[in-house]
Amino acid sequence: MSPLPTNSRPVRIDAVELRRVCLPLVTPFRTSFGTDDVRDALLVHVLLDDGGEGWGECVADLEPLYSSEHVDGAAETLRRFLIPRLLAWQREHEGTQPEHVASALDRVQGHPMAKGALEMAVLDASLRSAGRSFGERLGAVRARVDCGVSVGIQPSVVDLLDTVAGYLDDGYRRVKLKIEPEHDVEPVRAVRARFPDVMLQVDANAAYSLRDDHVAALRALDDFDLALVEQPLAPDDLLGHATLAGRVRTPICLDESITSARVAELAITIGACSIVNIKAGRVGGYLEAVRVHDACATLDTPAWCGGMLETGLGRAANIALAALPNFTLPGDTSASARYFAEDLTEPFVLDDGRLAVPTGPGLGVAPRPEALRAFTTAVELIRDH
Ligand code: OSB
Ligand code: MG
Repeated sequence: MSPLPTNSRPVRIDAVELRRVCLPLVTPFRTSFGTDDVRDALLVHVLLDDGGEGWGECVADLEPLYSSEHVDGAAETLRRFLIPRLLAWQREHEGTQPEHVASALDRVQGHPMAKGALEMAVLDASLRSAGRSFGERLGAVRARVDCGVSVGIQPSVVDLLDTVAGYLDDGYRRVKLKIEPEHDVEPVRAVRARFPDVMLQVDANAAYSLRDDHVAALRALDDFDLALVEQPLAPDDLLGHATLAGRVRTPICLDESITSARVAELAITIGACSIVNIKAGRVGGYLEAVRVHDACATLDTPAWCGGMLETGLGRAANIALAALPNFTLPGDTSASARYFAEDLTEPFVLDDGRLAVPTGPGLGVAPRPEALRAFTTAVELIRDH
């Protein structure tokens, strides 16, 4: 499997900047747990002794609905617990290697998105100073990745068909529809009828249970040749997903449930899922995401790269991750224009339904100074002293 070299260049962190940015979304994004009009994100910017730098993006949302993390909580966890621990760890060692960040933080329970953002910033700083790319470090084997698009719940079926038609015109290679009870069979039937050949899948964001009417709706989706149904049941209900897998033909994919490589192995082994959505923030960072990828590969289980409406920074890292060999299905790695009129970085532009894996040092992209100024809503600096 993808070797994880442990010889990454150590860096010496002088300070960590926490920066809140707020980017308007081009279209509101509605899921079974709410509607987002903006991406209000937390960036972690590490500043090195030697003048180097690195960027991380925390994928926590404003409200703790997808998971228990939220962006103000992530900022508090970083400033009070994670950054001080990493700086203390650094004082006792010859600098900080990205491979050591997770263990420096592992006595703090939970908060994978906050931890993952800090590790991402250290990875970027270390790789930039070594002149190596994220893709190279993570084990990318492709120069371009196939892209899908995640379509929020729409006000009407007519709106949904127009939206999907627009994305297919853009070239997306797979369409994912958000569903919830009462907004499932009818919209899926309509999209399948209009686009008989499109690779189609659905994401329930844990909105269903094993109640008879819920199972009946999920079984009805068997008629539409879906590639998968993502996270129908509660995040901690692995056994429920295994039961459901015996009652529906559509393959079950887990998102929220998969919090580590160990949980991925458990879920696959007990038959709770046959496909895995991998998101670095949900599992505590890109290095654990590679381990989830490797576990899936070992268990012959296809994986794909999820998304959390990232800015160009998180997008760059996701595309590098999606270039690993066992990411065999198109990811939620859409172009910048799917989310933002203006991205923080140079925009990621779709070419024949694919995005190119950045090849420059580190993430291969950086915030454009004027965009960073325009979108920043708060900044604080945490120093090592
Ligand atoms: O469940 O995959 C999800 C966005 C935010 C939170 C959870 C999810 C999503 C998406 C969008 O589906 C994926 C993307 O385009 O970034
Ligand atoms: Mg999902």
